[in-house]
Amino acid sequence: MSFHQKIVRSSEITPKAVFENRRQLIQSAAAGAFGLALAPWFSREALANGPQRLAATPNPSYVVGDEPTSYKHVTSYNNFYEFGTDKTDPFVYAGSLQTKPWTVTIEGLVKKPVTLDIDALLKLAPMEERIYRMRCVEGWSMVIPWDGYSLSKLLNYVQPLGSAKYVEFISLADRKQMPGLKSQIIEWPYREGLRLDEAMNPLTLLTFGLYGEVLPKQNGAPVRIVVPWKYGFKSAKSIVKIRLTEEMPKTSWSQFDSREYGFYSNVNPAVDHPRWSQATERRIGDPKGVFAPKIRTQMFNGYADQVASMYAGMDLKKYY
Ligand SMILES: Nc1nc2c(c(=O)[nH]1)N[C@H]1C(S)=C(S)[C@@H](COP(=O)(O)O)O[C@H]1N2
Ligand SMILES: [Mo]
Repeated sequence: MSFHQKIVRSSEITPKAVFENRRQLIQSAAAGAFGLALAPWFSREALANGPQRLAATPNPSYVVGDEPTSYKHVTSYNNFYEFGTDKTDPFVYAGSLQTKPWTVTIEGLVKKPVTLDIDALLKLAPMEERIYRMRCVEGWSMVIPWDGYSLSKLLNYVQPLGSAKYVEFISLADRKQMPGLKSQIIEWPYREGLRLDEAMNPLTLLTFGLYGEVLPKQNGAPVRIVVPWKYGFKSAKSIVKIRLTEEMPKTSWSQFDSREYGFYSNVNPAVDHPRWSQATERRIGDPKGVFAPKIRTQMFNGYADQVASMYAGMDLKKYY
């Protein structure tokens, strides 16, 4: 059985009782409406370490018709191999991630290389909330309200040189905080990349939160990339370094298997993964579970109007 198939099968079960109605509880807590029904995990976890609100203005240009996936599913069904390969591992184990202090270094082919503290990075541009469709290469999808600002704001701040053609994203790799690093599934640190024009596209979001709260650790706190027209693995979590380069960067997944995980990895129902179809997807959180009707995957995950022109004339079967 393939690595990814194994992951998909072993993780169909999401923890149920764990965080039923978490969001409502948080909201009623905020409203001062505590009741006796408060779940034990809530007082232990949520009250001790957050979640913290993150003020973000909804951006009406980025909404989708689909119902957002519940907070519970968004934060308990995750891929974050630094904390294990089961879908519930990040929720269970990411507590050991130290998100403060945190700095991000932007280096390489830029006029003003800089290391920014997370608080400075948060203030670099106004925070927006955008509801994005997200599609994992494994065949499942979610709809997530993300909070952040266009990565272009940061890139313009450091001023890319004319020679810069690509942007590389590097996640934290610390064995003390990340138990998953013990297994050599992929080469650590987790590395991803985009072409400079893709990174500058307004859709590409430097992301600090979801559902109006600081990112939970399992979702890539304190800062990650979100690229909604590409398969989920392009959206690197918990990043510490952004490097502008002339050469196409080597990414962790294309080094794992370049035939299965290309550099572009645009969502494309017409280009199958070598071992499975990409024509349909399963929406996480559908009450019908595995019996829910399959959703047809859209070209560029439904973002063709905003991104297709960047690939005009390219053979997307070759540049997958
Ligand atoms: N550092 C890091 N980033 C990562 C991953 C990972 O394992 N490590 N998994 C990727 C994959 S395969 C997906 S589908 C998304 C999942 O993001 P989510 O858990 O917030 O939905 O994160 C991506 N970013
Ligand atoms: Mo993924």
